[in-house]
Amino acid sequence: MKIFRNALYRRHDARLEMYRGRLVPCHETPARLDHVLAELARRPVGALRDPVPDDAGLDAALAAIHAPRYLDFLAGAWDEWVALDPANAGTDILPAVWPVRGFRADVLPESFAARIGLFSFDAGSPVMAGTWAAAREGAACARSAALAVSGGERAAFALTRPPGHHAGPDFFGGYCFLNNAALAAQTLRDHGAARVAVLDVDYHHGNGTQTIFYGRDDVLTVSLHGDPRTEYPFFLGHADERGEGAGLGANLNLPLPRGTSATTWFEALEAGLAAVAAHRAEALVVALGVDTFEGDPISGFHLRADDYLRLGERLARAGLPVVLTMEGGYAVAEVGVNVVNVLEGFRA
Ligand code: SP5
Ligand code: ZN
Repeated sequence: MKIFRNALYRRHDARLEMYRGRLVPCHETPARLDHVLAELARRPVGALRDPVPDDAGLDAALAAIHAPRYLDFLAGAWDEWVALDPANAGTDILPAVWPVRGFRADVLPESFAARIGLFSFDAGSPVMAGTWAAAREGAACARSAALAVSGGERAAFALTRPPGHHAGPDFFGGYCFLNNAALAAQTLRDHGAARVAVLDVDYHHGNGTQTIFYGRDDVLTVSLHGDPRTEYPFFLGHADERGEGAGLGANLNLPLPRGTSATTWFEALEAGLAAVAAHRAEALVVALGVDTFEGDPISGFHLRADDYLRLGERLARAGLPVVLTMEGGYAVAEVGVNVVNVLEGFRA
């Protein structure tokens, strides 16, 4: 297993997210990856490597899944924020106003407050000085992992944060800014795979990835997640979302109630993998969140550490070349064991 790690992961280290009317400490912290790296030092399932430096290639790949005006905004957001008022440098950026139904998104507002709202969907995903650098390097890891697999590697892992699967064509949210799983899928398509599948096993629906590929039949998107009737991101992830136009039938949502056991979860995984096989996917991207863990502070499934070994074994049995991207998981001290269990199970 080739592991491409984001050496800039500490640069995104935001302070507070909005939750129930209060600003609370961010759940998505650098310590999450510290624990994965520490566990990898104990159980070296693959050597750590840096992504291939290729700015032009990365920019082209990002432009294939994200809107130019979104990428431009995000790349310059921090500098713009500080230019508004030097005192802003001491505070992270959070949106507070959004264009809902009936508002216009075609006119790009001049106001920074309006643009940060236009390009986001929650107030839980602060942008700070290092957000762009960390997210971009993570995208480079996802692309390098996909290039390695396109070149014949059986599997590669993009070990990165911030995560990506909630980020859509032109919006951030859910702690995600650039969609690493979508970037990996697009890269696999661009380098020879006729059909690709993304299997999202994070606790939360992969709304960004679904939206990016919703009208396409070359990339199947499958997500197993907490039912959006009660679980974040609430406004997408229902079972009747099947894709549209050419993409009709190329999206599968498997929502499960809060409290779902490992037994039921693994049954849903079988349904997801059956869809991947029926799509005749030539390569698989796994959006790997471990917030399905029983001890996760913001989630509600009941997987245990051993279940992640089983997950890795089952993914390997699918028999496809695989790119894994690191998504959620907030039981910080257990994130390392759970993630490395998936990698070890895959290898076994
Ligand atoms: C990648 C990913 O897993 N994103 C998840 C984003 C969830 N954001 C909303 C979190 C709500 C926080 N709840 C705090 C509960 C404190 N006990
Ligand atoms: Zn999640």
